[in-house]
Amino acid sequence: MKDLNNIVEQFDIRGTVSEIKPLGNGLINDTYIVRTAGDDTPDYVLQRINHHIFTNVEVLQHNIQAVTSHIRRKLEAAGEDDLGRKVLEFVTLKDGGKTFYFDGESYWRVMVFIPRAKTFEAVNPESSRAAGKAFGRFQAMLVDIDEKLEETIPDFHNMELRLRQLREAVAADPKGRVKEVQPLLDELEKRADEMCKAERLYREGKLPKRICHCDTKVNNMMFDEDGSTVLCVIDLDTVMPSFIFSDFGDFMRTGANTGLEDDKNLDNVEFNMDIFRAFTEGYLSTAREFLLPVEIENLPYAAALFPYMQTVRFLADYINGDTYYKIQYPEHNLVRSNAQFKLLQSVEAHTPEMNAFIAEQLK
Ligand code: GN1
Ligand code: MG
Repeated sequence: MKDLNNIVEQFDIRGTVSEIKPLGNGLINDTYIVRTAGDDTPDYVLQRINHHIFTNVEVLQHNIQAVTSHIRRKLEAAGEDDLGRKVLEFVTLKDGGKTFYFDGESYWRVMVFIPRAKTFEAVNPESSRAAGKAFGRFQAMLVDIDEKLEETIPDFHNMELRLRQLREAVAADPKGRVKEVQPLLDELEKRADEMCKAERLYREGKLPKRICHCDTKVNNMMFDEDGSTVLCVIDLDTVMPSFIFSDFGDFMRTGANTGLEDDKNLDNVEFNMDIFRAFTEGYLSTAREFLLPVEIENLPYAAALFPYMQTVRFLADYINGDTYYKIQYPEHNLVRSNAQFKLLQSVEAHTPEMNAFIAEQLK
């Protein structure tokens, strides 16, 4: 803890630190809550940035700064109050204007903790509708951002690249794990062409990239205490140009899964159509004005693409010997892969129903 105190001290925070302890369960960065003594100073969130994954921290923080200031201006222009709970605020160093600190080994950043708000690991239709609205609005606010946002992880949601990485892992097979997962690999290969549809539409000039959040897991948004409204979208590391499918699809993958992302009991894992309908309605209410028909028509494809992509990513990491995602036990990435694949199968079973629902929305 002493080290963390030292790190926090580099930042221009208010008040005296009383406690620092781990927060949340992200798979990439390490996150801590920093409590300050007394009620008149804010609490903070300290994060160690995983710079093996986000290799250019300068660009990363620049993007986040551009996004949060743009959103802040939009909210101000709309006459909204309580901005401290509606957009993230990063703290600069005491020594200079940077929003990150390098201690010789790791990169750190500090943001103001959002008070009287909470995150959920699971959602109901009401909170999904609120989440849909929030992500639609998030994309809508960023439609006219002037600053060019670089891809913090190039080709992050490019399905063709993710399949190439899986195939490279299979060819190298460093841990001898391929044999055991061959049936799953076969299932993934069967769907490979179909799942790369977005990249083809993009090359044909039919599908645009827009600024998206690209990590719309349900636990990446802060809800008001009663869970009925979303105050703020968090975890902005991957905000970058992408297909809107990224944000729609990753919410579906996490929010509409009746089980856990890493459920060992595959019977728990099903795609919940009530969540799909509620989120879609919320999302279209705020995003419809800028979406093209090809984007709306392909929302059911997005619902399949993300469990598929996540199966590919978890499985590649398993084959590679677990070098990317934090794991809690040796088979964790395999368990995750199987759970995501089961979710994909359930999505596939619901596709006609989803298509019918979307056709209704387009009328
Ligand atoms: C990672 O860090 P976290 O848990 O918010 C990952 C996402 C995956 C997700 C799977 C930069 O997000 O892309 O969908 O795990 N983020 C990165 O749970 O790879
Ligand atoms: Mg997160």
